[in-house]
Amino acid sequence: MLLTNAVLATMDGGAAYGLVPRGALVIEAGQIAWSGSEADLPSHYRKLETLDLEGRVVTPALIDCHTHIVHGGNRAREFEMRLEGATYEEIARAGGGIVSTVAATRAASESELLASALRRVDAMIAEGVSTIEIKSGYGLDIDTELKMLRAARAVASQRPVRVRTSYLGAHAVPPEYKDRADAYIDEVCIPGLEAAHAGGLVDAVDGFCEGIAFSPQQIARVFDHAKSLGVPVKLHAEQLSNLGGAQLAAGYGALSADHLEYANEQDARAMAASGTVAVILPGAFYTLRETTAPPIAAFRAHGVPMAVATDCNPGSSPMSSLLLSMNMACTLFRMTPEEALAGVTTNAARALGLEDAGRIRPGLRADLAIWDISHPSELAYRIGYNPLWKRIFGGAL
Ligand code: DI6
Ligand code: FE
Repeated sequence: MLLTNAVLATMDGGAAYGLVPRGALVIEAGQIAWSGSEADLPSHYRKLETLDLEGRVVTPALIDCHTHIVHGGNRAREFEMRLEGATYEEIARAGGGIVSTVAATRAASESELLASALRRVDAMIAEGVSTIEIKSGYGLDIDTELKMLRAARAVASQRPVRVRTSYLGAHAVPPEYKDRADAYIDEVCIPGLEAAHAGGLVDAVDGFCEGIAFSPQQIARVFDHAKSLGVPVKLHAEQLSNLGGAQLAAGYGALSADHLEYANEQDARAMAASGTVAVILPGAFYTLRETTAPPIAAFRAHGVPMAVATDCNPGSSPMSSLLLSMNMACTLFRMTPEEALAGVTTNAARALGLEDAGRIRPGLRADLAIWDISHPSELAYRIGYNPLWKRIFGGAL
């Protein structure tokens, strides 16, 4: 297939957005075979089936590199309670919070988990998303963690989308292990990782390093195990306080450290040295009405690649719009629209260890989004508006 009369935002160096104003793009066997100025198009491609884009913008398809999109139930009642004045702690003591999602996820069947996730996945696909990272972490027992990961894998067999799974056994301490976090790590989290890995269900290992979750020492034990299995790691770090999670992650050569509201200059330096991507999650910042923003200027100054994701989860970020997270990253954190687009394409691919996607370049997968806009800055600019015209997944329109 030949796409002509396109504005290509290749995100692959050169001008801002890697922009090619009068571009053409050739797709062969599911891959990008050629892209560039239409004037330079080799003549033998002219005879291919042609789609005239009439000046529309083509970007790499979007990649959501941090989601908890598979989960049971929802927390709308908790949202009401917070607006009626209840605190997060009161809600947790009344059996709400993350523990209520764990109960709902344990009670749901695998097909129920899949069906509810697909509603949210469809909203993402409608916005040009081609690849979704999905975490476990609401099971907190071995069987339910495996059930979540199987449901996550099943998403890719039900929809034209790629899935990357992360094992997040170290998300929270379940009620039956209250005040026994170390025993939970030894008896559930690590054996669960072994079982999930043996079942081919794990692309990366994640953790939540926080006062209300796990200490750096506990996370390090999980990471040591991941390393012995040859699985890359990533970490929810410095979301509510600075415990040294970002530097811990950098020390393990983590793919990414995520959230990072309380990260500092030292953390940025360590992440730059290890090539760890900073995953920025404005949906959680907004929902929790957080006031400390992640140190974007330090990440920029030290050359830390920044990704942007939805963190789609029922508690702190009930959001499935990656376009909205791009807008929030700009307005709340002063990222540029170009950084926001790189954050959901090139740098999101890097945060998942994907080398075959995230930019428009010959040899990469033909995962593309075609937008009814005239300049790529419009993607982060609008609020609650979806300008997707068509999506191409693995070369298929
Ligand atoms: N950080 C978050 O914001 C979510 N998980 C995490 O590690 C919260 C998940 C929830 O409240 O259900
Ligand atoms: Fe998260």
